Amino acid sequence: MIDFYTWTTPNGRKVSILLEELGIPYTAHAVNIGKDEQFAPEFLAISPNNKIPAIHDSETGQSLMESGAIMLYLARKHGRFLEEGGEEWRVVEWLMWQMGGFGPMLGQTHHFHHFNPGKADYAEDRFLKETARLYRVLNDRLEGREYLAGTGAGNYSIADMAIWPWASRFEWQSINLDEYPNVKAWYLRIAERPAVQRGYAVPKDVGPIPMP
Ligand SMILES: N[C@@H](CCC(=O)N[C@@H](CS)C(=O)NCC(=O)O)C(=O)O
Repeated sequence: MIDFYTWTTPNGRKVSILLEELGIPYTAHAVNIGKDEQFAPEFLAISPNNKIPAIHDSETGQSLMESGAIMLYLARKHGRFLEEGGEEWRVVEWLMWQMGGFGPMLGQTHHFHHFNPGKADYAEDRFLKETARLYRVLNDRLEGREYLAGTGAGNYSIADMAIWPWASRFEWQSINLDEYPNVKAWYLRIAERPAVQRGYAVPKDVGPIPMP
C-alpha cells in the first residue's frame, strides 16, 4: 500500500495521475501547503525539503520525496509507463526536461505573473518568455507524435504524466493553446483519459480540468 502525501497542485497531480493509471491501491493524505502543513515534523520525516508530493510504500519500506523520483520508482516497480515501447531513455529525458524546466520556470510565471502581476516587470517578462519558449519546444517535439517519447498510443509514459498537469495551468501562464496545435491535441488526448480525470481530483475535487 502506498501512502501518498499531496495537494491540489501540478507536482502532486503528476503522481496521483500515475497512481490512477497504474490502478494500484493508495491512500491520499492532503497536506495543505496554504496552511504550512508541509512543515509538520511527521511530514518532514519523509519529505525533508518540505514539499509535496511524497510517498511511503509500506510493502518495501521505501519513502521518497521529489515527484520525478517517485514516478521513476513506481513505474519501475510496476513495469509500466517507462520501458514500454523501448524508449526508456527518451522517457527519462523528457521527464528531466519537465523537472528542470517546464515545472520550475512555469512555477515562476505563476508566482510573478499570475499571483503578483505588476510587482516585478523584469521577472514577469523573463518567465513569460521562457514559458512561451518551452511551449514551442514541446510543440516541436509533439510534431508527428502522439506522446513525448514516441509516435503511438503505446508510448504514453510518465513523461507525459509529468508535463500535462503543468500545461493544465495554461490560463495562469497566459498561454493560448491555439498557438501550439500539437500541444493542444496532446493535452486534449490526455485529458480524455479516465485515470487522468480521477487523478486530477486528488486529494480533493477543485473543479473540472481546464479546457482550451
Ligand atoms: N521538485 C519538487 C517540487 C515540489 C514542489 O514545488 N511542491 C510545492 C507544491 S507544487 C510545495 O510543496 N510547496 C510548498 C512550499 O514550498 O513550502 C518535485 O517535483 O516534487
